Amino acid sequence: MSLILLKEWLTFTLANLSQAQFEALNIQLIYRPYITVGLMIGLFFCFAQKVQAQCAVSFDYNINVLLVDFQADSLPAGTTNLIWDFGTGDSLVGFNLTTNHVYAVNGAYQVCLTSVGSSCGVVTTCQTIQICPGCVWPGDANGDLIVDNRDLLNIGLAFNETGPQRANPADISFSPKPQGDFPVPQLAMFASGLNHKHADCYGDGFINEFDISVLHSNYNKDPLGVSDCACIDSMDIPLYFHIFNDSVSVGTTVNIDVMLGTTGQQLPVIYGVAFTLQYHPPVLDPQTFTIDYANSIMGSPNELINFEKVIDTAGLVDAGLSKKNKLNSNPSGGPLGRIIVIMEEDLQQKTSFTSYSDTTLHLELCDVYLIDNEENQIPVCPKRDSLIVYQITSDQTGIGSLPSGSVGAKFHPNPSSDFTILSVEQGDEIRVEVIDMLGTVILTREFNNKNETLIDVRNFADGLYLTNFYDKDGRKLETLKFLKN
Ligand SMILES: [Ca+2]
Repeated sequence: MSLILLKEWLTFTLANLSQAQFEALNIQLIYRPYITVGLMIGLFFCFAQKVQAQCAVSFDYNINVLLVDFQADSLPAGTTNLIWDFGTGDSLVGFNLTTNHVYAVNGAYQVCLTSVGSSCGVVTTCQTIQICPGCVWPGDANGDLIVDNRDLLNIGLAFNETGPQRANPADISFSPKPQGDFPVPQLAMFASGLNHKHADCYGDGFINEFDISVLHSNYNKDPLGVSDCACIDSMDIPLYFHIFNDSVSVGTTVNIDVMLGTTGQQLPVIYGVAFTLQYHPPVLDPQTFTIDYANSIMGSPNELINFEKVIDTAGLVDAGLSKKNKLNSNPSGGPLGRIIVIMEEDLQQKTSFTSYSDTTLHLELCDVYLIDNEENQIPVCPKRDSLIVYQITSDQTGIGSLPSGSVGAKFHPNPSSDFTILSVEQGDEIRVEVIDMLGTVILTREFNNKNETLIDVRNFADGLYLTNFYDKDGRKLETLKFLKN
């Protein structure tokens, strides 16, 4: 509309210039039509450019790892709404001149900004942004953008392979880094299609033990993430604890085997396993936690790589164990590894228990991921367990049973220095174990229709003893304390 008015104004003005005026400008009348058209064309382009600039929409962006900050650069006057389309299916509608978006994975994304409501109508501009395509994130060997125990399995799958190193291998900061693909053939792809270069966490072109150190450096799994500790199918391979002593005192070493399959059970072929041990309350000394794989059914220690990360504030240990020779194991059921850990010295600082100084330490196996060398996942059925941790304190006055007795057992007298009678009010075929402070079973008894037994404690060292009662199936029924003085 404005252009038409301009044209009419120019035509009218030029047509009505007087001869004197043209002559004063030293312009011959004969050129007047040409001058008129030339002026009109020039003015038209100036005006069109101005209109185009006024209707342009543009934006800038700044990439910081996966977080991209966007800022609208220019907008048509009168814009009432802006639509940011981040190229992922996500969009933001409103009037946000700045915004940001976190991209889940590396890649190329077409980001568009649309202006609505101005006299220019709907105006859109798009840009393709590249978030380091094909880059590796040091420590994230499986490409899920989290560094955790599962990444050990990819290191195991690609172990001993070589390829191009990164530009600066010493830089293992957790940000995307360009690296050339490891060569094919030689199974240089994980099942996900990811190149094996991602297992070269250190970036030196070799996949070996050094890469495990990067898992420690860059460990970033959210310890509050959802854990899956459920057994889906009880027919799956059992994963469970073999606890050497059901009752231990503070400050002592505890040995617990993590068992896969029952003894003698033929298992499918396996290559690696990652799992999370959850413990509550946090009465383990995290500095002392180790898993010994010397007797693992997965293979001899020189065939294995392993990884443990203790996050005591969350009461968990993320563990990984893998072979490294690309050959599956074909074991029978038995121990994957042996947890060795020392109990904390002072329970009362670590638990809410104040009335007495024993606590039940609950153990669970969660987020279990058991694979063969083709990354097929093998289902397992994880099981819970517990043990009692006890502590003698100077103000301890009560000597009684815990947890609440189901067999009605008691010692009389208790404490004693020579003889005591242990009686059981109910239950047949009950087995009793008396355990000293070091966790050693020093005496066993069976109750068969007999409700009491005399125990000679003259040779017992002075101190506290725990007495565990089991039914004929080995289930623990009750724990009772006895003090020799
Ligand atoms: Ca990962």
